Amino acid sequence: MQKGQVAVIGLGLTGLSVVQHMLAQGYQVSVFDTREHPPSEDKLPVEAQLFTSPIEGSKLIQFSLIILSPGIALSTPALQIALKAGCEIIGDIELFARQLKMPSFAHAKCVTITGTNGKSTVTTMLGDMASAANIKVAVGGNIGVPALNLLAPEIDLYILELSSFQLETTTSLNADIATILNISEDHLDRYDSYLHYINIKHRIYSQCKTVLYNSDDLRTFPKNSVNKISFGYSNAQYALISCNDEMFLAREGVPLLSVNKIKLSGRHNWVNALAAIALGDEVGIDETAMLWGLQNYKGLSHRCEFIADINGVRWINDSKSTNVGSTCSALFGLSDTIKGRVHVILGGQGKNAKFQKLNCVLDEISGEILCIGEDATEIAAVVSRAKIIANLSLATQQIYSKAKAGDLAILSPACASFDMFDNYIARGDKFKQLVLALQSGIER
Ligand code: UMA
Ligand code: ADP
Repeated sequence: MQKGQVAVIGLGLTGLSVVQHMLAQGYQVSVFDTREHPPSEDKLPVEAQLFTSPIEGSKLIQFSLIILSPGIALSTPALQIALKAGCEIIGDIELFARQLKMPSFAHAKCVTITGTNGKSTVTTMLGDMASAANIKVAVGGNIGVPALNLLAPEIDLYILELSSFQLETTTSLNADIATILNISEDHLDRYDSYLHYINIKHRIYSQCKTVLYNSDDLRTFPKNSVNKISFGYSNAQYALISCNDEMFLAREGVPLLSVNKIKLSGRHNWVNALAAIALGDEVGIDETAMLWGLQNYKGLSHRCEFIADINGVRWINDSKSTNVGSTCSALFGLSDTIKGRVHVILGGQGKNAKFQKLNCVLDEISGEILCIGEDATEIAAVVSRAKIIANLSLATQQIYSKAKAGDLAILSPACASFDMFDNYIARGDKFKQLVLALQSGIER
C-alpha cells in the first residue's frame, strides 16, 4: 500500500534506520543530506531518492512529515521555515514511540536514560542485569544502535539511551521509567544557553510514568509533581551506606551489595550502579539476577579503562570523557585509588565549554597537565600549570618520561575528538596503542 511522501534528513545510522522503517510502512521516501557522500549511502534501498545539497526550506515545505537525524539541530533555519509552514518534524525516537503503542508491542516495557555523563554505562549495566534475569531485552539509542532497529514483537524490555539531540524531536515516549542521571555543561555549541540544554534534557520526564532523579544534582529534579524515586551518594532511596567500614549499595537503607564487588573503578560508578538497580526494580527485574549481573559487569571500553601497569605507573584510557563534568568525575573518582601523582592529557574540540571549572580537581594533582588539539590554547589559558603539546603521541611520551611508580596517567580529554580523530573510539584506540608500544618496548 503506497502512503504519502516523507522527507528523511541525514543519512547516517539513524537516517538509514528511518528510511528502512518508513519504506516498510509503505511510505515514499526522499532523503536529504548536506554531505556529498553520506555514511550510509551505499546501503540506501533503491526505492528511496537521495538529494545531497544544503538543506533548503523551500524544498522541505512540500513534505507534511519530516524525520530529522539527531546530528542536525531543530533550530536550523530551513527546518524553522518548514515548521512555520506547518510541516511536522520528528525524530527516530518519536517514530519508535509511536510504533511501541501498536498492539504487537503493547506488552513491552521501556526504560529511558539520559544525562550528561554515565548514560552508556547505566544503559549497558541495566541491559546485563536484565539478561542475567533471562528477560528478552533490547538495548540501543544514542549508544549506537538506532532504536527502530531494536523493534521486535518478542522483546519484553527496551532500554534506550537518549541524547539531548534525540529529545529535541521526541514528544510521546511513554516510558515506564525515565532518568536524568546528572547534568553539567555540554553541547553549548548547539544550544543558546545552558538553561536551554537543561530544559531539553527535562523533556524525558514529561514522557514517562515514573521519574528517577539524582538527589545530589538539583538540575535533575523533576519540575512537576510526578511519581518519583531518587538515587545518589546519600539522602536518597537508593544510596550508599557504610557498614563496619565497608561501603554498600543500599535500597531504603538496606544493604544490597558491597561496592568492592563491583569491577568498575571510580566512585561515580557506584552511583551509576545505584541508578541501574533503581531502574531495574521499577521494571520488575529479579533482585538476585540483578546483583549477579552487576557483579559481572566489566564496563565499556574508553571509560576509565585500565590499559597497562608500566613500571608501577597505571595507564588509563578515558577517551569517552568528552566534557568538563566527566573529566572532573573521572579524576575525582580515581583519586582515592592511587598513592602517587596524576598526569592527565586534555584537549580536542571544546564545544565552547568553560574549562576553568577543571581547576577544582586539577589543583589537587601535582603531575603533568598536557593539552592537545584544536582548543589546546584555550584550555591552557585558563587551567593552571597546563602545557600545550603537539599531539597525543608526544604527550604520552612526555608523561612516560616523567611518571614514577605509584603514579596514574590518564587520557581524559574533556573535549570531543573530531579535530584529530574520527571519533572518541579512534582516539582511545590510538592512546592504547601508544601505551602498549611503550610497554612492549620495555619488555623487549
Ligand atoms: N550531518 C551533516 N549533514 C547531514 C546530516 C548529518 O553534516 O545532512 C553531520 C552531523 O552534523 C553530525 C554527523 O553528520 O556531525 C552525524 O549525524 P547523524 O545525525 O547522521 O548521526 P547518526 O549516524 O545517525 O548517529 C546518531 C548519533 N549521532 C549524533 O547525535 C551526532 C549517534 O550518537 C547515535 O549513536 C546514533 O544516531 C544511533 O542512535 C553519537 C553521538 O556523538 C555517538 N551522540 C552525541 C553524544 O553522545 O554526545 C549526542
Ligand atoms: P555517556 O554515555 O553519558 O557519554 P559513559 O557511560 O559513556 O557516559 O561515560 C563517559 C564518561 O563519563 C566516562 O569516561 C566517565 O569519565 C564519566 N562518567 C561516567 N559516569 C559518570 C557519572 N555518573 N557522573 C559523572 N561522570 C561520569
